[in-house]
Amino acid sequence: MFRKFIVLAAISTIGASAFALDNDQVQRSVQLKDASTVHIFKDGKMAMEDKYGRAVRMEPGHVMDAKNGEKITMHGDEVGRLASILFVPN
Ligand SMILES: [Cu+2]
Repeated sequence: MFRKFIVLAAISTIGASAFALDNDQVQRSVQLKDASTVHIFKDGKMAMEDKYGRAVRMEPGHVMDAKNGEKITMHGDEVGRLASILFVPN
């Protein structure tokens, strides 16, 4: 019973991180059509999170399709910065 609760809590945490990052370095997080997320930092640089919640690389200059139809051009590739945020509990 208790074990089941732990597993559910872990799943819901992962699910939440794929949509929004509650971190004061990130200004905006946008979901893309391919189910990944681009996080835009306050300095305008960006980092990619794949659909499994992992920080992944993307070439700067790559144009991304947001779910809302917006086109976003990749600025920077802040993989290390995002990874340090993704694995720190809020
Ligand atoms: Cu990107």
